[in-house]
Amino acid sequence: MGAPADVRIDILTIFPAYLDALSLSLVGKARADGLLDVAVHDLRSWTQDRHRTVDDTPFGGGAGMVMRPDVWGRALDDVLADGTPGDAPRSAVLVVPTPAGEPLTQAMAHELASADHLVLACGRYEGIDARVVEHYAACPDVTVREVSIGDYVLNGGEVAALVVVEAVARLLPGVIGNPASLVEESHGAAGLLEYPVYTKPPSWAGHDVPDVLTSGHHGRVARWRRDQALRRTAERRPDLVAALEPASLDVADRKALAAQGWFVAGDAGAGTAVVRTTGAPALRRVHVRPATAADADALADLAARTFHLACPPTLGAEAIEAFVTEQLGADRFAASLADPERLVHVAEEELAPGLTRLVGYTLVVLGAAPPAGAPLEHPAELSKCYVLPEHQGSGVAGRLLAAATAAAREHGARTLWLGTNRANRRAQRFYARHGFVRAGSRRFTVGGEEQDDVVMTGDVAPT
Ligand code: 6GU
Repeated sequence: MGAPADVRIDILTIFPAYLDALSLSLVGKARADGLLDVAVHDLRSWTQDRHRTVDDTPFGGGAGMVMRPDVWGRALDDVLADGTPGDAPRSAVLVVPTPAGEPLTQAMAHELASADHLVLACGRYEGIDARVVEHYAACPDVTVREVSIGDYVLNGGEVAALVVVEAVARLLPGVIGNPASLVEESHGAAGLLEYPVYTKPPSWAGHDVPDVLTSGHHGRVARWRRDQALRRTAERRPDLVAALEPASLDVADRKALAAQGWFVAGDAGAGTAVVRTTGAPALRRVHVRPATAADADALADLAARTFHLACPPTLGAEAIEAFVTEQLGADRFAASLADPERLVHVAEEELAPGLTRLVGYTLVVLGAAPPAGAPLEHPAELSKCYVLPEHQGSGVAGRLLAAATAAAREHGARTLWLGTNRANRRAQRFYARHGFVRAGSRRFTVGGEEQDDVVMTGDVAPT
């Protein structure tokens, strides 16, 4: 006999054969290697009647049968005591698989793997009399965890027990030959699903391995894998994306997430000094779409909250207010939305399932000629492009601009032009980044005050 195993697992069930699988594969090897001591017990050994009864009808009525607390109590008392040989009583975790439990996660698997005695109580029928959990939860040396392995119903806890043991055993020191394989996997510390993996042959059934993986560029391989992990996670597990820590996302990560409609709001992107407006930065899901008549009121509200962002500090508040009232009311937006020559797009943020708000908009006026310089062929004016302060630098404005440009192109426009206040360097940098060049200037009146605007033009390049 070698030294006692690091971890002892006792499983109680009325179907011990269900757990035969625990002598196979990694778990079986860990047991053979003495890293793990697993014992499976037949609950019926603790019955005291001729029929070896473990269940009875539910008090209060209803379908099905309930497992008796007295049988479970005798079994658990024995098994909990037996798992703590020697003088120092080891603290045990009693795991009760139930669809009504807390969801099993990788974090919980790590917690369970740090215990030295796990007892799994597999219920059948409608479950175990509730006093069993109540009783052991009150014992000082026992921690009770009611655990679910997913939102579906199984016939009993045995399959869930297999799942728990496998998830825990592979985390024990020495069980997995190459501990590095624990680092990159799905539900690891990065909070992302794993990237897709490939092996030989390089071409199979008409499907080729992505070129980047055979390129030998380690940096590009790493970037590609991270992009794939981000894309997969965004597609399949939006809940995991919402939980990501923005500080852990670099510029390339943010670009990959933006392509899936996720933006870091509340800061202006890595390395830009801005005043934060609303709490900590967070990942938000934003959908860009053409506006509809139903958006008129929300657009007016958004316009009133964003127009001043483009104005210089020298412009008076009254002039701004007058402009907003005269030019940016719900009636004006309703008219634009009804006008086929005016294309309005909105960026809609999902605050919670079914709860959204507008965080940005664009307005393109088809056919509008620029104020100065050589006349443009098939011009359209980008009359408005605004986002809430917390979305400045998030990438949402770029998304809106791309949607507005694509729509202008579809409507036959070849050149977009715009005027933006000379003092608004931020906007000029933004448009320059998106391919616009300075083409002249114009005067623009805001609430009776004359302003100097820079005029910029950009091609509506076909894709
Ligand atoms: Cl742990 N038990 C049963 N019976 N059904 C389940 C489950 C557990 N987890 C999900 N469904």
